[in-house]
Amino acid sequence: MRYCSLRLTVVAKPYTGFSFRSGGVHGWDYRQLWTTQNSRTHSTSIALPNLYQYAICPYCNISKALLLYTRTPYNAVEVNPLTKGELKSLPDKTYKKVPVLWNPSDQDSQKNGSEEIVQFILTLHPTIDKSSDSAIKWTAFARDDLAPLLYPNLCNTLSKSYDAFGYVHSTPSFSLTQRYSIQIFGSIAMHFAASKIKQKRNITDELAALKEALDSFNAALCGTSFLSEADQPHLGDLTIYGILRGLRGLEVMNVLEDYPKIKAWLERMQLVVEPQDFQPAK
Ligand SMILES: N[C@@H](CCC(=O)N[C@@H](CS)C(=O)NCC(=O)O)C(=O)O
Repeated sequence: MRYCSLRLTVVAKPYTGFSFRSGGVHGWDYRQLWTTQNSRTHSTSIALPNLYQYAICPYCNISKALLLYTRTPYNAVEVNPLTKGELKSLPDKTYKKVPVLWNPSDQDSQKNGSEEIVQFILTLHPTIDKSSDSAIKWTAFARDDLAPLLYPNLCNTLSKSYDAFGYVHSTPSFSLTQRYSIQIFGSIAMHFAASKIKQKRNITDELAALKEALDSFNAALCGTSFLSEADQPHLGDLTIYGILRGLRGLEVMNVLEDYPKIKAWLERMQLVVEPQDFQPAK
């Protein structure tokens, strides 16, 4: 493998492009519309949006990366993948996937799917580069090439799939019975779903396909802190980061041992997206 000899500049500058515009997007100006008056106590409370998610879902983690980077407070609502019971309280019940973003203080605020969620966040934060050639190229790479390789690599054996579903044990809202039933039945279902994804996408060797994708990403990380080549990540950086952040602690991440530039980029991204001092609501 060939490494670039250029020095990388570590930039951990927090995102500064906040735009609390008066009026804002309908239902979503955090200062004005997420602040609800409690008429009985006359106290003011912030109504946070709920992100309905699966912890390991790449599309949920893309949405989370954007929420975290823009310091948008939210509640993560872990959805039971067997029953999807949590989605039944949403105003629009026709959408059966995650992620969904919805602010309970506004019935009309439901955003279905990571694309709608990301578009919405970008509307509130227009300084994030989404339209340069590089941003477009790497956002497409993340969604079209990288994300579909996740489940085939995560759930290619039943035991790896079972480990991937271990996240349920850190979900306090699930009972012990729910945790084990999700881990057992969810991991079996995902193992078979992953084989279908492989068939559909003509993937014969999922690890080789992942390495091929990582090779092209690695080659682009040459001498700059981010793919954006600026001191702030662009949408492509954020989308790739979101996909990879959901894999923390899982065996599939061992593949990154061969990609020190990607590992260093992940560390820089973590510093700007979710530094220790910033805690989401949940
Ligand atoms: N295009 C959608 C794809 C979302 C998606 O496929 N979500 C999966 C989880 S990763 C899902 O909810 N599948 C349905 C299911 O679990 O039954 C997006 O970008 O949000």
